[in-house]
Amino acid sequence: MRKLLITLACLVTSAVAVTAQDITVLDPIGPVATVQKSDNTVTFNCRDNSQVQLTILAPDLIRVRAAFGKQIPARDHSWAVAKEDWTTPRWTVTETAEAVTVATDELEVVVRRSPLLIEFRDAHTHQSINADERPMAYDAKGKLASMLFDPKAGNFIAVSKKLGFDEHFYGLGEKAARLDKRRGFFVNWNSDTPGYTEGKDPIYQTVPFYLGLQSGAAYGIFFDNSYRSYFDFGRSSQQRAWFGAEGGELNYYFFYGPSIKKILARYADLTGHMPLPPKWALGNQQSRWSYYPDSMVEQVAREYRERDLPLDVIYLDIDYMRGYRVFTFDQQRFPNPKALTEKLARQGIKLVTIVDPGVKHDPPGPSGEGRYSVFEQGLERNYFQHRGNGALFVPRVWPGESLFVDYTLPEARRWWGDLHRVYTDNGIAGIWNDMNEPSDFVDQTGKNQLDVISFDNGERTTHAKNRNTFALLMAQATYEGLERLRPDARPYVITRAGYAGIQRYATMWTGDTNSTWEALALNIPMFTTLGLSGEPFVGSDVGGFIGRGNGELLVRSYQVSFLAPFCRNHKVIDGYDQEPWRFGKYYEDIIRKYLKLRYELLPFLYTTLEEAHRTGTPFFRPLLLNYQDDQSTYNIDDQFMVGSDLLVAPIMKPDVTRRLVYLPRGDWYDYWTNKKYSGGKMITVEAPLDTVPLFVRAGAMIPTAPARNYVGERPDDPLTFNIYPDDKGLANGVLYEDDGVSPAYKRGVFRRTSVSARREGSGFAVSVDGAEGQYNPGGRRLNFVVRGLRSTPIVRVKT
Ligand code: MIG
Repeated sequence: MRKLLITLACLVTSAVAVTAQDITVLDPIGPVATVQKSDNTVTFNCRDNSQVQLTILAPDLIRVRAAFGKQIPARDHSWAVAKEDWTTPRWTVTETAEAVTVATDELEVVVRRSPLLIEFRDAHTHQSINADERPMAYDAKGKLASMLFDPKAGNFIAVSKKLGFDEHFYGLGEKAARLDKRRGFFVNWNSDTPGYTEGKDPIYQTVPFYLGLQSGAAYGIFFDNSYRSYFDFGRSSQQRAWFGAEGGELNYYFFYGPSIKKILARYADLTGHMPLPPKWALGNQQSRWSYYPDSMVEQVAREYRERDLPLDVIYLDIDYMRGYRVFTFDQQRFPNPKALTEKLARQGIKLVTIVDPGVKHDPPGPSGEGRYSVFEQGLERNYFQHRGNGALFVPRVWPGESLFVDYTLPEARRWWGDLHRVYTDNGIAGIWNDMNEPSDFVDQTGKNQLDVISFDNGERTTHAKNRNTFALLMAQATYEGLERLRPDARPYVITRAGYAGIQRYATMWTGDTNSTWEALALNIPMFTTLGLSGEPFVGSDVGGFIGRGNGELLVRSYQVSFLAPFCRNHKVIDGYDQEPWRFGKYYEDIIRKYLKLRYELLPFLYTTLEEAHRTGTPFFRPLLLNYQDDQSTYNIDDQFMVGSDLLVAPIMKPDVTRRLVYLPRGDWYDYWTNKKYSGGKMITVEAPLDTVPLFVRAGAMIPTAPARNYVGERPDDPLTFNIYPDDKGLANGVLYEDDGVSPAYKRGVFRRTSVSARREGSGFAVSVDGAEGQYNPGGRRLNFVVRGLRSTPIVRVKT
């Protein structure tokens, strides 16, 4: 009976997931027969003709490839990887009868010959970091075929790792889940999931990269496989964490820390650093589905200015188009988009338009009227996707019957990018890519697309491989198009779906959330998780997208998002209006206070964003990233940090006006009162609706500037360095500046200024240390203010 129940349970769940038990039926890779060594690679030839390759890319980065029952193919291509040329570090290989050990200065990889098991150890302590629980395996006989989403995709492959007794897991991109993924099970298959709630999986994006953390030491694994993939962090077995995919190559990168920041830096090197967006992307943004006609857009701008609310960007959602035809403007609603963007520009407001992947299937009428050149060109040049039988693939999206571009074709990407001229010519500042999972109203699961073929470098692969990378390539086409069209401006692209590497081309937001407290509570774990997955520029519709919000929820939502990289209020078409003033003056006044504070903090926020660009350390951080040795931080996902210095503990429940806040070691200043607390403990703080608990790390120096209506309205003058001395009377800060709009920063046209302060007698001496870079910020006054100590003079400023 029990067995029957289990079988039944399996039958019920089998269609959705392969479990830990299932992977034990897979065929293990054979034992090692011979070993070959080349310049940076060790190849293991197995007795079953399988092959395994370890490639040494850096002392802390090893690539593992395996082919089952065959040689590793010569073809080696990834849409995610940005850096292929690595300078091989020094390494050695040692063979014994039992094992082959590959060692770098930081890692030891021990490959046991029979059975073939891989273990990663710390080169100094020889302690195990991560080890195979069973040999890598594949589904030679199709045993799992009935459980797969697309049995035709190929062979199921899986890697099984020993689950640490106290191992924590982070990352995996966009998941509607808590910060620590231990005991979780996740599927990657980009999906349009409006109104998702915690536990909904998969949602829009796929980033098959995770971090394991145990005893304070972290490693990372990037399973670069775009097929539908599975990650089990001990959900269905106490023994193992495993990952696998429904096809494709067994191909993963192993990163060793032990610091998470170091892993994220390597991951950014491998998959690409986020370029700096224009500085105005850090400004406040306003959207709804949909503002039209043009006069309503002007009214929104006017309201913002009249109400003294800062604003940088307004979005045009799908109704700006002529019948949802991308690359067109509706002539009634937006007769003169150029005049509109010019009018807005005079108020410092930029316009961003949505561009969906669906191109309306729109043959001209009998007398050739209403021609839609995007459709005609795409068809003529054969850029649209086809099914295996040669028929055009015709999904249904907003325009009705539509076509999708095969973005794996380089010439199609170029064409798509160039089409954006209609936007840049009209002064549109950035592009918003939606529906790019790709969403299809005919069938949201993707089943209806399984036989769709993509060119894929001549390999002609199916949807199983190309779904998860569709948005990445569309974003690439968009980004590169904007670069060509406006070489002097940094592209601004925001996307809903993506794959690892998406940070090279687009910022992101977390899609169609609900206007609920539960959805608000997901903001912090989702933003921090995305940051730990190589995507630093993240945010969520402020106030929530679907459903009716209220003033309290909107205020609390701003108290999270005013310090997120992306701060945009957005609302569904039939939702109650949600601009900051919609619930009355009381709430509007509080929202104004937070928006102004965001603009005051912009010098600090921009400095933090540049750090994310350069180092891969995210802007919006979980506490554990800054305090990796403090286990009390490992599960905190109702607080966050901005950079190293600001700690925020928002209220994410209704009718609540006080909460517990964990302060890590060191001293902390309450931002509002300058009251000093010592950390390493939990404190209780009051948080009436107009107050978000906000703390500054003692030892920090936070650069601020006067609030503005929009970024760049006036120069940052004066620039104030707010000094928060630590218990030794010291503080340090950095200020990053550049022109905010052009790509010149990539050529060294920036200025990084380091500032330090130390107590001297009854006052403080400040020194502005030699600035780095060639950018000239012009003359401006520098102010230094010591916080938390009444009437403390600055005795000396050395520049
Ligand atoms: O099927 O363009 O996530 O932000 O307002 C809905 C209309 C399509 C989903 C996006 C949302 C946007 C909406 N879009």
